[in-house]
Amino acid sequence: MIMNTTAEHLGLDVERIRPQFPILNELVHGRPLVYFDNAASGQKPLRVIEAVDGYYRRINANVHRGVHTLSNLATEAQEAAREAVRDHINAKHAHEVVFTAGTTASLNLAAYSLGQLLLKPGDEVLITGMEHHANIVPWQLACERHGAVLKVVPVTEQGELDLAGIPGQARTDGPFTDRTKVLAISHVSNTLGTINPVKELVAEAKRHGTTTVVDGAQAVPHLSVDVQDLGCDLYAFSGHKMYAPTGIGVLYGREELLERMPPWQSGGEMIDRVTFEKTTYAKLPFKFEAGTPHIAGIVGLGEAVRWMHDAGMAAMAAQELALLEHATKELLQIDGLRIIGTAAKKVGVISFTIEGVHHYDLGTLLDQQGIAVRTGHHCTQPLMDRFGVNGTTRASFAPFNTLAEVDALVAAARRAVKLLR
Ligand code: C6P
Repeated sequence: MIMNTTAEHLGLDVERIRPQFPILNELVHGRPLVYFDNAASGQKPLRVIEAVDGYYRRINANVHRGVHTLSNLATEAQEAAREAVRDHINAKHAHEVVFTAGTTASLNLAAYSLGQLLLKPGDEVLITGMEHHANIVPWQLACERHGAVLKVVPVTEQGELDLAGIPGQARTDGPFTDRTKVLAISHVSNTLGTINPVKELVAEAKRHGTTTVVDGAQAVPHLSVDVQDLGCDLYAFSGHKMYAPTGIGVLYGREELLERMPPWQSGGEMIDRVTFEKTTYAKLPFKFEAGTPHIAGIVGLGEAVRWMHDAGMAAMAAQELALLEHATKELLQIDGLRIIGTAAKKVGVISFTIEGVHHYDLGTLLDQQGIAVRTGHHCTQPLMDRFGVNGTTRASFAPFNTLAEVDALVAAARRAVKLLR
């Protein structure tokens, strides 16, 4: 096997990490599973699976409601997970960590609530051409509701932001105007793998009095995210892309902004006092957590961030970069292969097309050889339009992947191309 020298140097022993993911023992069409669809949903280490299992076996009860022992234990487990997440993203306070159903829910909360708080007719919301639909549609709806205008930062041929290229604006002016009320931007593109210069953009947004929302769905699995260092107002992410269960996510918000934002969903648990005349709301974070939360998911998320800490973020990132470099070099040897997204700063995500081969057919043939990739538009249709393609094949890496698995992908893709052309 080819050595993973960089990651080994940083202390990541891939052969020790792999057995922690039971699903990697599965056979797909009689072949060992090669899982390269980590950007769609990540696999779960045993520690997370056991934490969820243990929660249901020993603790399960509703939180913040009962006086009984199990309810208190469940509440403690939930709030310990909140503290673990706070620590992981370096938020100032645990009550700045709002649990949601995932990135989509977090961004809908942000767009609805900030729309109510900030947007007036003629105001602008600035997004980018590489956003996931979850960071486009909620802002379109907010703009429609409040008569605001959606502006889009274009994407270069390399898959980077063209910050001076907003249609109708002088190139010297940059992307902000005095009407830009919200900047909503992905930290990392799910389709291109591009790492955007979020810290710099947030600093510029602040100079224009613009509130900043970051879609961190594809950043949190790979980068050490420090929300105070980024300086953003809101930061959204999903548990299931970072070793935690599905159905749980986070909206981090700066305390002072969350205090001013109106609630999104309403009902039980988010209230302070209800009368038929008027309702007052609970303190943070509960004002934004209506109904019974996904407690088992929260417990799993807490364990996932502890696991990431123990595995070592830098070592995992180094492994993913080694995989990206190797895959880029080897895939480009295939005749007619085009990589969509060649930014200078990328995470381990590689999207490509192959001349004369439909991505769906390629994905199907790869699956028959045990290799899981995602094909299609990746919920970024405007980005597909930008690159003039109707879809790509996307391989997205995790630290348990090996260079030998990348070689298997390249060999399988070559076999598929022979059959399909
Ligand atoms: N991207 C992908 O295959 P949810 O589904 O709510 O957990 O996450 C939505 C989302 C938002 N922003 C970005 C940048 C994302 O990548 C995703 C999810 C998956 O790329 C599924 S479409």
